Amino acid sequence: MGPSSTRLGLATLDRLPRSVRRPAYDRSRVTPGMVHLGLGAFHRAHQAVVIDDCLAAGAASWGIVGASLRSPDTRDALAPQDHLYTVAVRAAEGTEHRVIGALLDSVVARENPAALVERMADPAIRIVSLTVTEKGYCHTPQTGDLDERHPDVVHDLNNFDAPRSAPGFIVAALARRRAMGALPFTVMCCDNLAANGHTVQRIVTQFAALRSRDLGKWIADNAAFPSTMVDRIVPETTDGDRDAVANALGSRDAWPVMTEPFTQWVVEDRFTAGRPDLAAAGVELVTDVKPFELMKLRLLNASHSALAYLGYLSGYETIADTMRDPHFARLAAQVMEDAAVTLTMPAGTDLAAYRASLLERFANPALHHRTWQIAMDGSQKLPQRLLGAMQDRLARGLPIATHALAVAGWMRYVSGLDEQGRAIDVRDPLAAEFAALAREAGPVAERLAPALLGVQTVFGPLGSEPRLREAVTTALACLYRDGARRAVETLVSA
Ligand code: CS2
Repeated sequence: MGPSSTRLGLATLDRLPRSVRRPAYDRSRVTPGMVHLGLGAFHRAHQAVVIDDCLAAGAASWGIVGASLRSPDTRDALAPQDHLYTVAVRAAEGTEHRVIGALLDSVVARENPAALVERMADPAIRIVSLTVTEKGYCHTPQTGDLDERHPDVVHDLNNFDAPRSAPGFIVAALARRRAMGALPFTVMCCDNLAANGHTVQRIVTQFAALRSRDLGKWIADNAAFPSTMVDRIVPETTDGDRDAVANALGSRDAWPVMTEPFTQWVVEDRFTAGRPDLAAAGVELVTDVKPFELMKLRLLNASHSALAYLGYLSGYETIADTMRDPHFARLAAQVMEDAAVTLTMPAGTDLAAYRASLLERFANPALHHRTWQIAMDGSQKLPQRLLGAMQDRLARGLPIATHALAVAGWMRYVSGLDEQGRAIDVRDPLAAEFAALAREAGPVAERLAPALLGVQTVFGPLGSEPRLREAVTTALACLYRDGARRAVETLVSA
């Protein structure tokens, strides 16, 4: 029998090598206090690690019940191992392994939606947190309003007690709590949306009001939706990662998560029904998250997307590969520099140090973060990452060539053909619409750029701004003429 023929679980915890950190509390005494919607790798490498620290500090009533909205994969992987899993923290110097015990149970919403509503309605649950990705909110990215025609919203309004969407679950569970005379839970969004708490509050109250005006008002008056800034780079786990973790543990973990040493969580301190002592676990509690959120979206996520589209087109598989090309490292720095002037930070924030740390994090050679993974769902990401900063720069009469090249990179990417004429596997809720526009326009910047800029849900009125149209069209023409590597080189050498 090989070392990895045993499975990670409560029964094997004691047998793990001493180098592997494990839950420092009596897990049998932990009870659920949070439901988390969107049980992906990011949640497990970020919020769940903080909660694990809270549990170690004695907050035994704050365990997590995780819900996957659709896929049973995470539950199927974790249930046989008592929901224990490994976080592998990777740096150039080596990897540290930690087994997390904060996740107590998991459910698959699609299999039994009513059961999830029931769990969320339980007054012991005081926080419902979310990482359902940008597209999981069924909203229009440009405006931040609920998309009332979204098929999941239409479905949920007709099947109120058996919803499909994240807003649908929240509204159904809050309605149940209101009927029981219980306090609402706090809704804590941990996705990269602009003003994420406020945006989710608007989406949820709009949804609730479609159901009943009183319910909408009760939620608006009573539920808290703190905004948060969450940050940790968490690439998708590969089979190679699973093997590496099995070797380190001496037992098999069906779904470990890979991440970097850095982690940050800034949260607005507004909770209706209590919260664990997050500050003691390293969370920054503030009254206004907005500046931190914008800083992260416009510096980290914007340069990430620029590297992803232009790096992918240049044939780079990972962000670290892309960063090894000095022109791309300068591109990332330039996106950040151009965005930084649009930010107003609280006194004491060291933006220069923050930017330098981002460049280092992107270059981490031990993380295999695929450009393709970050390129996903651009229609949901562009507004808060790139377009807001472009709008602010235009308002000040500043040039936007760097951001325009990133947007042009996205355009060429979603056209579906790479520089060698091979198909790109474009994943985006609007992929079909983009492909149709690209087919009609052909690989001609003067036609493709205006066609895509006309997609209202992404660009809104900004798409018809003459300076923006010109900058993006010029950048796209340069991409078609010279290719992404040369275009980046020309930009950063100017
Ligand atoms: C990335 C983010 O996939 C993406 O779009 O930009 O997931 C990024 O890694 C995280 O926001 C880092 O905190």
